[in-house]
Amino acid sequence: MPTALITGITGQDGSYLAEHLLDLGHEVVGVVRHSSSEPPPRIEHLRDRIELAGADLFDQTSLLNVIDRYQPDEVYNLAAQSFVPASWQQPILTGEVTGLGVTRLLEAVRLSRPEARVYQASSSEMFGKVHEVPQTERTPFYPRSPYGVAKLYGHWIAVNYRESYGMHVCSGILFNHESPRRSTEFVSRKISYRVAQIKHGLAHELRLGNLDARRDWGYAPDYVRAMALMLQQPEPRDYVVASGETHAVREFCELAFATAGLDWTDFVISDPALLRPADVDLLVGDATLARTELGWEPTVSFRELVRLMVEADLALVETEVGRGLAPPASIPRR
Ligand code: NAP
Ligand code: G4F
Repeated sequence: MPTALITGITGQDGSYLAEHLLDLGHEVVGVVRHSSSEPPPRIEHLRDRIELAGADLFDQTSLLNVIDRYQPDEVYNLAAQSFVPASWQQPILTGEVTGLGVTRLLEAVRLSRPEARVYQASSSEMFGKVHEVPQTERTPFYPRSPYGVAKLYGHWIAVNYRESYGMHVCSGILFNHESPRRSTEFVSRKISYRVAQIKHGLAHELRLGNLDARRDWGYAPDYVRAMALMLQQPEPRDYVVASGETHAVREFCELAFATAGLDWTDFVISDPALLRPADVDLLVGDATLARTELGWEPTVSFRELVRLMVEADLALVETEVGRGLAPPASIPRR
């Protein structure tokens, strides 16, 4: 049974990846940073099937200790400060965790378990102000946020450890992927959760920033399958993972409100305070390499994704209302 170590296991992707690797017969060790709050909800259902180890991407010794102790066959580095707007508020923290944290983890692997296969969670944000459409593994990068810049550092240091030390390191350049487990600060879930609140009479408006931004949105469980497939290849390399379709934020709104029988124009307000200092206007990926070499295919279309997210939030808010837990309309204004 191979042992897989996942940083960021408490996040959206980490929880789905842990489920997928357990299904494949892996032992799963999740890296969690110290917290004074309750156990992380996204992995509560997996607690008796996985091991958790304390470490932080800020802290070299803690990473070295977990690699030393578990001697993983596969390491998935999903941990990051991953919210783009927060990267302008905390550019140094973002650089430390999302960028330099990759080097700390790679160093720990190099020193203690150099034969382990490593997956680095790179991002389509690295394409930023895009140089070509669609974007492939060969498209030049032009990041537009401190987050994008930090991810680009992480990407190149991953490539560098592969080339310098012959380590089996893959970088997955993943386009946006969403699910009912997405945090409500990201636009997809901010919309689907607010639609459900509005439907239940708990809110009356949705304030958004750039409605014209276009993203290539997919379904997170499909995308974690691609991560695992990358580490099964005989030779390490980088892959774009994307649906190949692009849609504007306003289309997401239109479909999401329609799913609940509502007209989005009655509720959505475009708020200049939510615009970013610099945005990424258009992302659309070409995942031909992942499809041909990995045999990867997405199973959920954009339309299905929006519907499943709204239906999940309608059910969630209904349960919250039933238990008297319905929170005030308090989606973060960012
Ligand atoms: P997410 O939900 O924001 O999860 C981030 C994870 O990183 C959480 O488990 C978080 O732990 C952990 N983390 C943050 N700072 C840490 C630190 N200093 N040390 C250790 N762990 C730390 O992100 P996601 O959507 O699952 O994305 C997974 C990865 O893929 C991220 O690297 C993201 O940048 C990248 N990515 C995501 C997408 C996407 O569309 N989702 C696309 C491309 C790339 P806590 O629970 O303790 O906060
Ligand atoms: O959902 P978002 O915050 O995701 P973003 O910035 O594309 O980043 C996500 O995908 C990246 C992959 O490309 C990941 F690397 C990253 O970690 C993260 O998972 O915003 C999507 C678009 C943006 O153009 C933003 O300006 O939606 C626009 N938007 C419009 N109104 C909004 C809002 N975004 C948010 N979060 N909140 C709004 O009110």
